Amino acid sequence: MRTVTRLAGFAVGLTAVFGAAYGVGRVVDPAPAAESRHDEVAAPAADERGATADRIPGGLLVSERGYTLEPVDAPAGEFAFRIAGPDGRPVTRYDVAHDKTMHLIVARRDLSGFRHVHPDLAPDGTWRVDTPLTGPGQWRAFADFIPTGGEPLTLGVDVSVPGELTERPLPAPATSATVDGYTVTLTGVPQPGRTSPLTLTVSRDGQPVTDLEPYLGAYGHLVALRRGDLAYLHVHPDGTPGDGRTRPGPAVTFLADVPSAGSYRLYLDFRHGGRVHTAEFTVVAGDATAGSGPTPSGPAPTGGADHGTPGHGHN
Ligand SMILES: [Cu+2]
Repeated sequence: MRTVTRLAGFAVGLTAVFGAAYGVGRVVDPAPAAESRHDEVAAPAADERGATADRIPGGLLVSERGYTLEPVDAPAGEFAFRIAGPDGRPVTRYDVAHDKTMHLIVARRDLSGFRHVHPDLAPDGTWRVDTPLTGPGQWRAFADFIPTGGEPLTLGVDVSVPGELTERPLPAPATSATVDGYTVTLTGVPQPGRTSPLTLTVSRDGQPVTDLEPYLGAYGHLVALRRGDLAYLHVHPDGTPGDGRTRPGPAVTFLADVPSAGSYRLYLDFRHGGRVHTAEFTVVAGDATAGSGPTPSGPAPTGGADHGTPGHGHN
């Protein structure tokens, strides 16, 4: 009896956390008017999120709310898929979100090889793109879209690319990354169960980059994938170009709500010099001691009395 009660309570707690994480992308989404579909769904107040907390993070399901992601045979060098709608037929009408009607994100199961591309839609509902699957391995492909008349959705499917695979260990947590000659630093540690600001600051040759170019309606695009199951979080920037307060660098702030503690890989897309660059970071959510972010509000560590004691854990 006691066990049953405790398990039930645990399940409810999980649901609430997942639900909050799911909702935050839209609650804090500063999408411009052109993305009105996004905004309409963005409305629920914080209080309502708990009440509607019946969803898990995006990208874990291949089929959800009647929509199914279906890979399609494609010529070598191409990746193709369809979204089957509730009536079983390919969806051909989509709303624009973040400047595009379809965002295709891929990563290997070991969290390497991230790509974020934008396929073209054929009249029959088939999406095609030069394949972003850049090498052998087990890949996860995420389709992030809004079917016209429906809600935002991210479906995920496993795709296998044959060949000799070398599993790569997840890089250690770090607050600095380099890509294409840029250095990007990360401030902030995501904390489960609440909205956490993450600020990414871009510099080049030691100089702050203050002329970031808008990309997908923002000065940066941040995707987070959870280690272990590749739960997908699309994290939105706090502010948009032209809103009168958001500057084109060097800092871009995002509001993240992660569904659990644990390791995540962050992928920041930003545009500068006419090209899109992707900086990657490993972060440990819920780790109050990592990074240089805001001090968590919980009690301070008590000095680790149970660590470093001679003989601890032995004898
Ligand atoms: Cu995209």
